[in-house]
Amino acid sequence: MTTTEHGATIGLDTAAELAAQLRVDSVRSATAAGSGHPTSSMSAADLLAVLVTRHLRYDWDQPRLPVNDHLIFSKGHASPLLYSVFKAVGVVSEDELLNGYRRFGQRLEGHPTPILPWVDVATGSLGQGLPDGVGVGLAGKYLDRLPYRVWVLTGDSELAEGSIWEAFDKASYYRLSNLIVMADINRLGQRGQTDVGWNLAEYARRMEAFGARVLTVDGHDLTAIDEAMSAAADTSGGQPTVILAKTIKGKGFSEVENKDGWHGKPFPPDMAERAIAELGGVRELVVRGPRPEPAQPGPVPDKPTTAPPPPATAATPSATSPRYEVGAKVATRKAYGDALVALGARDDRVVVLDGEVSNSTFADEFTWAYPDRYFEMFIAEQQLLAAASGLAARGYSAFASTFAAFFTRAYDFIRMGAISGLDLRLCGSHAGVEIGADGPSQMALEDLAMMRAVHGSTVLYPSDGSDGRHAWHQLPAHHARRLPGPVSRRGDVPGRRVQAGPLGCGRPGHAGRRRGDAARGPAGRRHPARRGHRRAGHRLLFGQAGGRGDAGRGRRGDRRADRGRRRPPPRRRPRLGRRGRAAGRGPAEPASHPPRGERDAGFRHRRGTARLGGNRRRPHR
Ligand SMILES: Cc1ncc(C[n+]2csc(CCOP(=O)(O)OP(=O)(O)O)c2C)c(N)n1
Repeated sequence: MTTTEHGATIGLDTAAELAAQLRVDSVRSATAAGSGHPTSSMSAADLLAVLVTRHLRYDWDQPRLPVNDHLIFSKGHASPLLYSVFKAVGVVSEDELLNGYRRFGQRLEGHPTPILPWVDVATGSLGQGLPDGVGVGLAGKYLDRLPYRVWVLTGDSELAEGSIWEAFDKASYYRLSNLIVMADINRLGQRGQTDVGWNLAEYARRMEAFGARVLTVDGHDLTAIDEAMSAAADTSGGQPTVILAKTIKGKGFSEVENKDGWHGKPFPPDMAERAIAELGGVRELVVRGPRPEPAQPGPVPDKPTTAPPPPATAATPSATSPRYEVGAKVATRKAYGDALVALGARDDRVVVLDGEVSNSTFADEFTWAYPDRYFEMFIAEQQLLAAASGLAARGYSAFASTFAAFFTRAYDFIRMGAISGLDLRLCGSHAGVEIGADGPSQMALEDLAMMRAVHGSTVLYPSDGSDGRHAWHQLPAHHARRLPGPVSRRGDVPGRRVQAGPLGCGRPGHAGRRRGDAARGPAGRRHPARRGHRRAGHRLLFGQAGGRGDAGRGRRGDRRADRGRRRPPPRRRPRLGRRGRAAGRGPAEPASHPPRGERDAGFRHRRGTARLGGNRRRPHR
């Protein structure tokens, strides 16, 4: 075994050896598993070998180090390559690679998830890793303000996804020069040639039109790759960089190179043997590239904004949101805006994103109070979710809002957020069975089913401003358990219900949760139960509502303490009023056990809500 220690300058000859090893190990792991994507891994092996040996600044023993670079495989199906890299840097053993990959209950899944500490976000649904990387880049540039870079590997067929171009657009708008895309242009997709093939000039034209700096290279020329990666270190231009690499699918094994029909197929054992022989045999190289330098957060950079200036009436930020008078008609979305400001005052890791409707969702109140922590995502809902995911992966409490109807567009990102075990707070406005004159295109109906179907979600529908305020204000307790510093909850719970009429937003409340899901807590890094791992504590809050303080046990260490803790016995369903029963609405159970007075207040509140009937159930015409 050859071991090269951190810090030593590793030459391109070693990188070439590593590239061969990555190919060999990709072939071996996929053949051993009987499934996987060796040819997709082989095309990008040279890019990864140069990156890992000479450019990725990463302390493999401390994956949570804030100054580490980030490596995101947007082409998550190339997991044999990623896991071979993990083996090459010595964090995954040969035994695990060969006997754990794609095996039931093991962490080296077919597509990477953050159950692995070196993985930020789950990928595999193509077109998501790059937008997620934009979120991590936003965190790096504007919040962490640390010099780490975000390296994203994309395929070429994947570049047909609209979300990829939402990502380029926002990366350019926010001047994310810390984002470096390695585009593996191997001509082939799953079933044949891509729409653009090897027309690299066409890709370059499109990417440049979206504001990226493009460096076109032969993706198997290590010197050219190395030079491009060095050039990417120059961030003075304020643009994301693309290393546009012309590559060959299956590179290194002549029987499959650039051939149709080998996507997603492991080589049979005899073929694998020939491949390994052609690639020069099995190697046992352990190499670690540069470590990041220690760094302190830099100055707050100017952030692009097109936000109108705050109105003169904008309230001074306060850690307590206003109470609403009995009888006042306060929209649930107004309560959302008010609560955001209060939460932002209490916790500087609260960040807010919106899809160009912040003056409808009232997220603009947060913009006025904390412009540095607000990210406008414009009408790009996939990027909205992905940016929230990237920020959440960096430990921020991300709140994202748009009309509930438009979250449907980003559903796959919501789903993948749950697989990542990320803690997201989504607020959809204009939900209900009737929103009035705007008509059905603006109105969410499917949202409830959609959100409830996401593993680990908590869905809350407040009926009025006070209800919304109460719901959102469960969150400080959540933060109080996760974050240092005292947070008082006194005064958060409305003493009396506020009567509300139809507000055109929100609906009499369903505030349910699937028993057992939310109780697991926000994620930090959780993983669905399907393989025996703990469940994702994904938090999706919908209809201008807030999460119950259900599960502040999000940090890894805390979870350990939770082990063995018994689940409380199921509570009896209280009786609903006749109308509530008729509507088939279950009572809202708090997902946690806040102090009794508060819990009861919230509960009464929801029972009242169920009876309110302030929302007419007219069929849509
Ligand atoms: C959104 C989405 N659609 C389809 C797939 C199925 N799929 C997996 S890999 C693949 C082809 C990807 O080709 P490319 O991006 O060029 O990567 P390559 O394997 O060629 O390196 C497809 C269609 C997927 N995983 N995600």
